[in-house]
Amino acid sequence: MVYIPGADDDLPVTDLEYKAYAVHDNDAVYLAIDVTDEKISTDTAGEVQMPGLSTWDDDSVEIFFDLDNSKAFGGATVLGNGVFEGQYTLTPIGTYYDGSPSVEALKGVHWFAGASLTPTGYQVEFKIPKSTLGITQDNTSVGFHLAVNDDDMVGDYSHVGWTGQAHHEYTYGTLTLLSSASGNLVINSIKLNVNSLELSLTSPNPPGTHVVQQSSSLPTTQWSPVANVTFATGLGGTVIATFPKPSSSPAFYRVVLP
Ligand SMILES: [Ca+2]
Ligand SMILES: [Ca+2]
Ligand SMILES: [Ca+2]
Ligand SMILES: [Ca+2]
Repeated sequence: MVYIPGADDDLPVTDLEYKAYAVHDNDAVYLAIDVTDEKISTDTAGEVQMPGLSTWDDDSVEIFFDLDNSKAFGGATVLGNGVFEGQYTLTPIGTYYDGSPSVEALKGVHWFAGASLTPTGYQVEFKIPKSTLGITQDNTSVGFHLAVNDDDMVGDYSHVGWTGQAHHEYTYGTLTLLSSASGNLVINSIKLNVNSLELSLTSPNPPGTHVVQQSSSLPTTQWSPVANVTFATGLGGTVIATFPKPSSSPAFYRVVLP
């Protein structure tokens, strides 16, 4: 989404482009945004952190959480108990707007962020503790949005969003924090389909290269690869491995993800 009060209605990639990365651990959600921007501008908010900096008038990264999944039309809700949904900001020089998500959400206490310039633009990283997000368990999904402001000259301003519209929760995408338990490779079921066996797998890396191996006895020290295995995507992101049924029995199978 691009707002064009000034110019830049046909952004070349050297003007504004970004990639965003998200991971989480037991303590926090981490977001990294690598921005390509040919001109870094701090002309409106300046270079000194102060209350009420209008960082949106300069180059800056904004991330948004709808933590209660209320998908509200009017933006963030005050959630209390040190939980702050709404917008977090950072500029290429590390300044931010302290009015969001709340003046009570203190950088260095409730959230952390850093920025650095790169040859092609800048990079921003956020660390938002899960206590600030009110997230207490894995496999939680929250509304999420991300946008980058590009200010290259006076009167020129673009706001390029990932999905939907800033402050409009009902337009946000979804951020799901998977558990590490889902990192286990599990065979959920095995099915005989005419002359084929089908294994349904939950995989920590569904696009990865899975290998089906077999043995004629257990316990074994000798697993050999199964030939002619095809892989497909099943319901719920499962991986379906299909291969010819064994010509002799017993046959034992395992799946590895090298
Ligand atoms: Ca630009
Ligand atoms: Ca500006
Ligand atoms: Ca909300
Ligand atoms: Ca810029």
